[in-house]
Amino acid sequence: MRAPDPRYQIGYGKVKELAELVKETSAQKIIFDNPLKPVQAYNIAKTTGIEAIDRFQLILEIFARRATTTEAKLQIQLARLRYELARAKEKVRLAKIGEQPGFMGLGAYEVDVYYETVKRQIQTINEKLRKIRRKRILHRERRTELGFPTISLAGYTNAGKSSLFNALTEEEVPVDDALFTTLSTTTRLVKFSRKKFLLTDTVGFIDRLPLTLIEAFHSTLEETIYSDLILLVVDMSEPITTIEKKLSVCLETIERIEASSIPIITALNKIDLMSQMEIQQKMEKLEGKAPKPVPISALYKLNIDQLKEEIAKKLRNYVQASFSIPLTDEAMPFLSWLFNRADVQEIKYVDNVARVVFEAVPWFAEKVKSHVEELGGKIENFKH
Ligand SMILES: Nc1nc2c(ncn2[C@@H]2O[C@H](COP(=O)(O)OP(=O)(O)OP(=O)(O)O)[C@@H](O)[C@H]2O)c(=O)[nH]1
Ligand SMILES: [Mg+2]
Repeated sequence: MRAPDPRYQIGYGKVKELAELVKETSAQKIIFDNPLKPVQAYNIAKTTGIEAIDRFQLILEIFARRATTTEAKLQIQLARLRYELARAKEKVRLAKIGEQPGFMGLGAYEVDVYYETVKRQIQTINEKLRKIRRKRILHRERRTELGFPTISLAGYTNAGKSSLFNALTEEEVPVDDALFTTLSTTTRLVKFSRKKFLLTDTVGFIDRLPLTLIEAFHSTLEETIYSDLILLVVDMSEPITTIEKKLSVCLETIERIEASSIPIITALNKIDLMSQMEIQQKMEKLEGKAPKPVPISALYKLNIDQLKEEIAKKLRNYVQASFSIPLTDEAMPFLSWLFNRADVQEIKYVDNVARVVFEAVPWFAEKVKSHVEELGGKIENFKH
């Protein structure tokens, strides 16, 4: 075998082969697993006639297509510009030699002008992001005003998170406008096992996510960091070695975003594609590796009830309390506040006194307790 050629990253013979392959398959793009230098991308494009990109650029393209929030879009733009900046000088110089796919339009630029343009764009985006972040902190404070436990779906891309989200939100509870505006677009209030939960869908984890892109996903990962339970979805229909590899990527990511103290339930998904024997064998192999495993099919809704039970069991950390409160002018707004933010199970009005039974996470219940006392009410029952 000949040594790799620094002009192409791979050997020149291989580039020739690649060019043939491009012709045969009418491929539109070549993707390299290793980072490509601009000069390498340029030379490969020149020989093969199509654009060559590396793994980082591919991930950027995928993320760009999937970004839904303004913040995520800006962060991806920022990551792309930073990537460009590091390569700006070389790219413009190469583009002047001759137009190539991926270098289009750059030829007209002077190196310094292009460099400064990219730098200015980066500054503008950073400024916009700072403003959004300030808003998000306010948003989060409002979000944590809620007494419902939150569950976030996590898992490798394509594992079936959104399908499970749909299966679990069949019993969606309508929320009023005030609450609705505090929830992110991928969060729903759901009810099962006689309890209400906030459920959030998230983007998929992938292996070797470039560090600069971790930042790009900060706003999404944040939902995971602040949840009371992580529902980790795994595609069980894949070969066991793939399952194990992806599972460890997921657990590592959870650790990296400092969410490892949050309890995890693993939903072993897509069992409809497997025999009973295969399910059993794979489950044995995953023993001790997948926290609290429950085999399910999100698509065909198999074993979803058992999964719900496990979730409710894990989220035991729930307070049921009752109180009575005199119906003063201040009591009414307090009661409607509570109604929107916790699971109010009963309200009875007797002789100008309201008697309320509700459930909430412990810190929220404590907060309610002190409000009740301030308003001249009395806590009657408070049990974990
Ligand atoms: N056979 C089978 N297919 C499933 C099941 N759950 C999900 N799928 C399929 O798997 C694919 C991915 O499902 P999604 O729910 O979009 O996966 P995801 O984890 O949300 O993917 P990303 O959002 O891209 O990370 C889709 O084609 C689903 O129809 C299942 O239980 N059985
Ligand atoms: Mg999804």
